[in-house]
Amino acid sequence: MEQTFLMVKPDGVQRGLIGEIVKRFEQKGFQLVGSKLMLITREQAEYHYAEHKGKDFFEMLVNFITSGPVFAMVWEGDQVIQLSRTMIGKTNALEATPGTIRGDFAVHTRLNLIHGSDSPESAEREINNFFRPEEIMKYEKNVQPWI
Ligand code: 3AN
Repeated sequence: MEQTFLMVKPDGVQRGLIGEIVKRFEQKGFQLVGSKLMLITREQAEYHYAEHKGKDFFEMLVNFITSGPVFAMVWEGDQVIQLSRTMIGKTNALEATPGTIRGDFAVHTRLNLIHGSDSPESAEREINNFFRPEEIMKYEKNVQPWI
């Protein structure tokens, strides 16, 4: 079963949107298999955003993501990587459509509430960056055949 790494960023935590965001993924039919409120280190942040190293907003990005607690999560489900990206919405605030998390709650491209892995490779890398194997739960949920 596919897994992805999702993270409510400091702006989402401060705005009290953890519950709203978790609710959406639960209602979609995905399974939460790991979660924690945490302060991330500069090293973790730089590794997480390595693809943006050298860009003019890199420093700002690292400062922001380490500025307060984030809510880190691992979610499991069929096609969860791509489907959660669709539920999150576009990076650019002007393109994030209503109905998506960013489209409904975010105004800024930088303060865009949530991160979601964009491929199986980044999902694996990001899960390992933030979670130890024993923090990921294996449990039976009341799995309905129609989900
Ligand atoms: P996404 O989070 O939608 O996968 P990425 O990975 O391209 O987007 O960018 C990571 C983060 O970098 C974004 N969530 C956003 O906070 C920030 N970011 C991306 N592009 C810009 C930009 N042009 N200006 C400022 N911040 C940006």
